[in-house]
Amino acid sequence: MPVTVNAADNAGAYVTGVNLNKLQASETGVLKQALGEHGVLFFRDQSLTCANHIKLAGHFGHININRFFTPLSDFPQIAQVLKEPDQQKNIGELWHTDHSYDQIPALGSILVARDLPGSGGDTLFASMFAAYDALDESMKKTLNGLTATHSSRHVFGKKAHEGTDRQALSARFHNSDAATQNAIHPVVIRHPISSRQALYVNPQFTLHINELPADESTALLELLYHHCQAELFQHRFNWQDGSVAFWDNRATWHKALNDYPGERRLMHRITIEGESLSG
Ligand SMILES: O=C(O)CCC(=O)C(=O)O
Ligand SMILES: [Fe+2]
Repeated sequence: MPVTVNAADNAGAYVTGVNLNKLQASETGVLKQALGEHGVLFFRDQSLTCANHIKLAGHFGHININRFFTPLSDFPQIAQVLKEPDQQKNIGELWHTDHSYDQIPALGSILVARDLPGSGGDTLFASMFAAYDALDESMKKTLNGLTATHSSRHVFGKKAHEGTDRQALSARFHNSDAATQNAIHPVVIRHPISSRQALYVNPQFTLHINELPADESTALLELLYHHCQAELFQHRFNWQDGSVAFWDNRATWHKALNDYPGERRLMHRITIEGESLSG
């Protein structure tokens, strides 16, 4: 059966005709192109083993072992994205792009559903290609040439875990000492695979736009965040047993909905190294 890629509503694409347990070399190229074009790929009915999850990721680049997420003991390449029934907070509830705090941000992640709540726990994805394309020409002109500073300190650093739910969060995140560096990237990047332009600032990790005074930077970022959160650019992915999502951080934002109180949700995530970004 040939690989078929069908654009999803507003962001991403659904891929059929592929068994992720044994990806063929020719299929890797198709998926890579599709990722560069659509930003996130959705798969159904895969019984992906942990060993094959690692193998699959390896087709797209080196595996990045996330320094903040707790890994599986048998497979250190796999991070657990977990919310236990007695925990209040989930991981990734605020709109964000993973790893924008790195100088060389990760390409993206392959997330596999392992234990799902009875209902809820969908993930929203937003296309930063579409969000950029929809800006008017004068705004595009203003943004091209600007750079922004991103950081992990306020999210994964020591101070971030103080106060509420600290114990619950520190069981799921570790290595807060490593959350020390900032990274600078263009506000509008050219996607490394497709060369399409995409907005590359996000509410979770972007601190400020470097070329503007603080108040103007805050105002511009707020305006952009408001724009990017329009439903017009979003796809809501409903996880089922066997679902897999492969997103590209350079083309999308995502947001994990926290609407399943008292239930457990466990996902396995592998992150793939990327390359430095340019405008
Ligand atoms: O649990 C999810 O749906 C996504 C969580 C998240 O933000 C991530 O794994 O990067
Ligand atoms: Fe995330």
